[in-house]
Amino acid sequence: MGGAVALVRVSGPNALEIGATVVRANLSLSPGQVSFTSFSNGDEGYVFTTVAPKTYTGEDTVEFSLHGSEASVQSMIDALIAAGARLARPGEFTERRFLNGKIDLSQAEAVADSVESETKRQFEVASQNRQGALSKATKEIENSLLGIITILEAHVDFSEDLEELDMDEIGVAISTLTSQVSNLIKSGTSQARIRQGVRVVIAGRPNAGKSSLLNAILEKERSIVSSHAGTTRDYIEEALDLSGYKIVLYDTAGLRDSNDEVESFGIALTNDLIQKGDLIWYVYDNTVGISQAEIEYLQESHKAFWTIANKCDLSSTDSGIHLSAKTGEGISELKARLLQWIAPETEFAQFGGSPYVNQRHEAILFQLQTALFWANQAVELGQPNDIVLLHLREALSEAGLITGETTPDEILNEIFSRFCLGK
Ligand SMILES: Nc1nc2c(ncn2[C@@H]2O[C@H](COP(=O)(O)OP(=O)(O)OP(=O)(O)O)[C@@H](O)[C@H]2O)c(=O)[nH]1
Ligand SMILES: [Mg+2]
Repeated sequence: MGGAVALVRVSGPNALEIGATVVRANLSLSPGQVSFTSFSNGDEGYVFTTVAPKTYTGEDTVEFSLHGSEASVQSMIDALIAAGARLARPGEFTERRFLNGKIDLSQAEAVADSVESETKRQFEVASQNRQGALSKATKEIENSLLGIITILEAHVDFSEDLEELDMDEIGVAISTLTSQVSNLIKSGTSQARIRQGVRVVIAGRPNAGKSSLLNAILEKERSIVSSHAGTTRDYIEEALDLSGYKIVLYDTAGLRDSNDEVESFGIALTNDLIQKGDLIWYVYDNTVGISQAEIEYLQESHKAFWTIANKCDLSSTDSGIHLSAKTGEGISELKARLLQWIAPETEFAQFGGSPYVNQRHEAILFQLQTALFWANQAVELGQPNDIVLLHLREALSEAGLITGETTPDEILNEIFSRFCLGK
């Protein structure tokens, strides 16, 4: 709603019948029809009909394109409800698509992610899973698991007739599978970082020029800059689109020992942000330098960090990352370096087809890895095949949570309820 054109969609076995009640009287709706028509609410536009199973939901569907005014859309919806339709729940069209077996759960989740994408890269990453990249990776894991399970089951059931099983080989197969899962977690979460946006936390001593750097990157006066040390007290969060990548920058309160209550609180927030960030830009005033204690503080955070020498217009240097937030010198190099960090050249090349792993998938994959660990442990301890099988079946059922095969209804409902209306 609110756009020039709105789309109203009816899906289900009675869709054509119901749709026929709101179009021109002498227009009979047949499968695959596109007609320009007047509507019973006084508007006019196109009507499209498609029939099961080759539709978005997998059911008969009628779509109306009409003027995007709230009044037209609402009266159309009222007329359809009067004819027997009901309002769709958020995500219900995609839910039906999933329930009708057109897509799996990871693809359905990616539909919501596609809709929510703000930048080009976010959309591309969402599209990978929508097109089935994670489904495919999960299927490969499931197939390998099934392969091992089948061999073991055969030996449990008819052990007398078969040659003795080489348990070393089973152990190797489980280990290979474990690294396959680790790789999926690693590459999938780095793709996810692109989806969620990369969080860059600008930290450093008071007066180092953190707020000036934020403004220089954003090319606007977003954060207050002053020669008074301790200017920024609360943190400032600002998102930007850097060559299609979503970046969230945080300007923080300068780090120092402070007796001021508000400032101390700001510093505690900075420490929290450092923990939540993907990358720390530690800015220091090049006329002052950086101390060993500051480096140690950064190392102890266990986060990726870059030290950035600022105010190089006052005292120049050629080593490390150096810039002047005031003159803008070195800013474009810093942006280029950030892009390189997010997506190294090689990753650009492999971009097509790599799945991303959201938090839900990641938690499942960790469980799957744990089950594989216990299966491997059972093999190594020479425990009965039944025990190995128990853990492998557990791993298989975990994999099914990604594709939705074994996902309980409450979780499905929760996932679809996060969708926007009409999708
Ligand atoms: N010459 C010069 N001055 C700079 C540069 N960057 C910042 N400044 C000055 O340094 C002072 C502090 O800058 P801010 O950006 O407010 O520093 P900050 O790190 O945000 O400081 P707090 O918010 O107090 O922690 C201001 O007077 C800026 O104009 C620079 O590259 N060159
Ligand atoms: Mg500041």
